[in-house]
Amino acid sequence: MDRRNFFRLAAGSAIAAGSTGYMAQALAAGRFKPGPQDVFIVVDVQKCFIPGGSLAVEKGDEIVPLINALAKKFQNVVLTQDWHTADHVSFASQHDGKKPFETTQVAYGTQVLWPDHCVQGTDGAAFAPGLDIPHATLVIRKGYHRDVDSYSAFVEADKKTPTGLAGYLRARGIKRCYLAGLATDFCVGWSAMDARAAGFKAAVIEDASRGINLGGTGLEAAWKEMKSKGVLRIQSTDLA
Ligand code: VGL
Ligand code: ZN
Repeated sequence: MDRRNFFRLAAGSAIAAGSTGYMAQALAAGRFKPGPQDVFIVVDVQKCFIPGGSLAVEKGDEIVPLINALAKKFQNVVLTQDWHTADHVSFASQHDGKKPFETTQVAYGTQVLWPDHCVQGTDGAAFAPGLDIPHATLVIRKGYHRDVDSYSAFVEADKKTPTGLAGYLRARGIKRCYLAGLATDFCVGWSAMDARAAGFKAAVIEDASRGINLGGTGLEAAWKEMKSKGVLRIQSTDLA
């Protein structure tokens, strides 16, 4: 499915991906024990996305202690930062007559327009207070091309420009990506689906993430599409 359909109900896809294996797996606590071939990708835990920030995700600050604790289980941790130019195409402020959360057409398709957020080098783009993962080995920044957004940590919204993350992970022998952070239905979800497209296994840790839930239905639609792409929906207690 085209990623522009991300917010539509992925009719039928849940059935395709749903199997007894998936459900049975979902019942076994502590079933994932991270090792050398696993990476924890902590997505966009930045000041802009927590309460008080310019694009605050509800309860986004709550996940910080859990993410710190989960990171201790992984020898491989990558952090991402949304990292926009001040005049970024995804900002409603750059489009006459447009307001945040409306959409517009850009070169690569439909773009949701946001309040100005995560401008390179500003305080809002910094990591959220309390995020404490000193053993993270890579910080990958994305969304730094003025005319192209990048929810995904792997591929920009033009669907062709790579960030380099897949190459880094492959070079380091990583096979499985565990993702958490902000926001479940945007940068976490798109990154997880692109991890699958790049040939990795992918799981999103639901309770260590928070969603924007655009239009009141965006979050469930995102989970459906993730499932259709083979992304596992897990909880922090699933990790040993
Ligand atoms: C994000 C909207 C705009 C995210 C980033 O991190 O999920 N959402 N830019
Ligand atoms: Zn952004």
